[in-house]
Amino acid sequence: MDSAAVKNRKLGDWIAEVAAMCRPDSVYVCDGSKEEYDRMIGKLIAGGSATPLRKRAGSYLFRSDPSDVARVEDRTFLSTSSKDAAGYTNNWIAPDELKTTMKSLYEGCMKGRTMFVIPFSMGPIGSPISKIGVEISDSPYVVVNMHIMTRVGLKVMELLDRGEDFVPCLHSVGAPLAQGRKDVSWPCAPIERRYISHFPEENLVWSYGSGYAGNALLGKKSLGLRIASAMARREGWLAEHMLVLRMTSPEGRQYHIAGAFPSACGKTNLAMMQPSLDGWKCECIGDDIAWMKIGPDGRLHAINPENGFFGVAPGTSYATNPIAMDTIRENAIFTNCALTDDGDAWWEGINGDLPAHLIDWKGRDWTPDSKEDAAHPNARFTAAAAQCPVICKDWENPEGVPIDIFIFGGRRGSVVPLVHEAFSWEHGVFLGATSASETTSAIIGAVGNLRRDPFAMKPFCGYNICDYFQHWLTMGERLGDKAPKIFYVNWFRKNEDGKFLWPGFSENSRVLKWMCERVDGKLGARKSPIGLLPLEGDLDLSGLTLSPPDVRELMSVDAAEWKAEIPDIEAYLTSLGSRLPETLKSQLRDFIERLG
Ligand code: GTP
Ligand code: SPV
Ligand code: MN
Repeated sequence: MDSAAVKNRKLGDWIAEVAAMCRPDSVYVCDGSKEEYDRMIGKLIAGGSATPLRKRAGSYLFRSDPSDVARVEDRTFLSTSSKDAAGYTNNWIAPDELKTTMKSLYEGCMKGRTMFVIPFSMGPIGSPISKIGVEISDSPYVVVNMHIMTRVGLKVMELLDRGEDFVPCLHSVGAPLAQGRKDVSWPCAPIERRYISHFPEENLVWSYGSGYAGNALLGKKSLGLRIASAMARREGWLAEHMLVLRMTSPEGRQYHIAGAFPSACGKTNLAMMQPSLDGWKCECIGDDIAWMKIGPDGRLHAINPENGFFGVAPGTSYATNPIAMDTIRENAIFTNCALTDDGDAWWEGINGDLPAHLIDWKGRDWTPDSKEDAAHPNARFTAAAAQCPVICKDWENPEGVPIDIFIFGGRRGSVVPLVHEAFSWEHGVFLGATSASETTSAIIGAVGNLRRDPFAMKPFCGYNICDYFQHWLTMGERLGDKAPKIFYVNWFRKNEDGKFLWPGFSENSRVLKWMCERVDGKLGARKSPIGLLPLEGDLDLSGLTLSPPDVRELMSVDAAEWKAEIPDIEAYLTSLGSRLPETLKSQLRDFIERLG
């Protein structure tokens, strides 16, 4: 589509302004059609960026630049007029300064390239809970991924034509092409020139220099969480880094569960989990983001604003996540996976025989003797949610689904037991606020470092985290006795030999079942300093071959270990500044008292 046909004034002006600044060779407005997707893929193949996978219909492999493999949190900015509004968990630069810096980078940055205008909807098109975004990008890889991850197309353009507002999301890979020069297969800028910037006061996103993941697919973390969380606070709802699933008991009672775990800590896996327990059923609603509003019934209703999954490939197999494996059988995009000799994607943990030869994610020959992994640990698949065999029939219901249970959690090799329940909403907010997890390869930087990641939102909260905690407390007051129950899980506790104590994956259904039965008031619980624990025998472990000492270790709460965490929790909460809600300070005092 020609940009001259755009009727929305704000959009037309913005396209002209960006084109004048970035100076692309041409401007193209996307219509979201299959033809457009195929045409774009065709060009990506011709240019050497995409490899068609002979073994997987309609599927393609991309290899990124080795420097551009994950979100760059150090280069992600939240730009508000006062530093205090961004708080201490965000990198802050004043809007004027940041815009000046970025404008000089954007100047002429699309030379030699096409500027794509991608109109997209987060949430079902036209639903009152949905938001429209328009991403301008010079990356055709971004276009094809946005086609899958969001709802792109003419229907969105019709809404815009009728004057609907949108969130402008500007993206450039930051690699202008000199005339006549051949392009590289993954253009991007050096890390120190990358900026993933958010201006929540004016609902604006500016991203420069990276072509990968949340840095570049701006509907996801940028609009879907950072901008949306700031809107949600202003408007009285929640935008969270959460999976959403429906669990149905053998008696047919439905429970809706929303879970916040940090990046690469198990959301996609839990979202698609199929219970190992007879008679229980799980369906997927979303795997990464939940937008939740209080409905006319006074309950919190969640929608998944995304249209697809951008999932971690390594570790995904028919043993761990068969539903994901079926979801990506065709029409999928793979990034930074390895390539098999017969033309399929491969990654560590996919199971089956180890191939004798592969092309690794850097395009080099790989054999089992190779020292490095064949796939990057943050290799990803992109696939439409509609392809998921257990997608819930209500996943696009504009009313959302009523949430019964919130789960927080993280990756902790020690200290934190398999499951505990918050004493109250306030205590649940304390658990969310103080949750900690070992870092993963979803972020550029060191892996395995323990860090506080409140509500799994540290990298995604679009305002001061103290105000975010207060917002959760306020939402709890509004919800009253209709508030979901809050639990905390850790699938990742290890024994002395470094092996996971808990089998995880489909066996996590046992923990969810306990939660459901707690919600129904069918089971009691045991008080501990950190929260309520399952009574002996209440957690259904039937058919599992766990040794009694392992079960004890898995469920154990060692007061000395928790006491040792207190200085860090105290220092962390103090580091968040003076706006920390009193309720959390008193929760900390109560916790210290309970530890004795
Ligand atoms: P993002 O997409 O980065 O937000 O990650 P995510 O939270 O969706 O994590 P995902 O489900 O993709 O899991 C990340 C890694 O953890 C994968 O390698 C999984 O195989 C592994 N994993 C997920 N669930 C479990 C579990 O229950 N037990 C164990 N041991 N590993 C798990
Ligand atoms: C995450 O890092 O939490 C992801 C992947 O879900 S990204 O698209 O990079 O945000
Ligand atoms: Mn995520």
